[in-house]
Amino acid sequence: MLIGKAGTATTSISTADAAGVTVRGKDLCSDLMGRLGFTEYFYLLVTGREPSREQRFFLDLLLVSIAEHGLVPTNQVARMTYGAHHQEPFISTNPNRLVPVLEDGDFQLTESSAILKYPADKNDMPEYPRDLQKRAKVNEAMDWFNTNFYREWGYNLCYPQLFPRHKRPTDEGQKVVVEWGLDKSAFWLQVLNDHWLGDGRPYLTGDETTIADYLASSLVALGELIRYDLSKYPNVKGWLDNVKALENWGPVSAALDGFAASIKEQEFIAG
Ligand SMILES: N[C@@H](CCC(=O)N[C@@H](CS)C(=O)NCC(=O)O)C(=O)O
Repeated sequence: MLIGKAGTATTSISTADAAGVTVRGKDLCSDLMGRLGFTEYFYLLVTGREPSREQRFFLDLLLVSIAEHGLVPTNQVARMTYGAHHQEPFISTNPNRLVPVLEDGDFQLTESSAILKYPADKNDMPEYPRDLQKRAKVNEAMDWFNTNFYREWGYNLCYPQLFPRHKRPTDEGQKVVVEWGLDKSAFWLQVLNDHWLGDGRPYLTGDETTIADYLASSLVALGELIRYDLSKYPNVKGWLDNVKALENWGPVSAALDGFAASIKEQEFIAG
């Protein structure tokens, strides 16, 4: 049985002839080999462009975290679904039995908010501004998402429907939790829409992207897994679209996309 399109297989990623191999328009032997590291080469293959220093750094972080969970994003999701983060060797790394965990040499760090701040500080990135008050607003947004929004959206609405480990033991228990999550999430989404993003700003704390956008977008995008309709919250939808238009959204959200594809037949309770 033929799998894929009929006819001769072609790709615009690379070509070869008797004289050489060209990858994304660059000569493999005389240019790429020895000059690019594997992560940079991977980025070039996927996007057609060479990464900036920051892009390579974050792709490395992503790949290391994915490797920790089983090499490809879908394995990461499958391992979480089946509870590998509740077993050794992971629980010695993070006794909280949660992802993410950052490792920088021997240094280990848990908590997504702290994890985003560490490389931003280490590399003096503009996404975590040095200015006292600008930085305080970024911290405020990150805390708001992690403690208010995520509690209801993640742990009461999305996770009980997505992960068997979070499903409540009785149908009634499950119904109460999910309906609670739905109701409270609507409240927090309205606050996000009217208060945080009410003045039409493109990003959470103003005109520039910050690590608060990185944290928050990955949380809000969880709703796509349960097919939550954000159209009642146009500012939230517009902001999420802005973040998704950023260059690195594709590779960063690959795990979520793979997970969404694997549950596309499943039915969910969502707003
Ligand atoms: N406070 C933690 C929460 C992390 C968290 O909730 N991680 C979720 C996935 S994003 C998880 O590992 N869930 C697995 C589980 O609950 O079994 C942080 O911000 O890093």
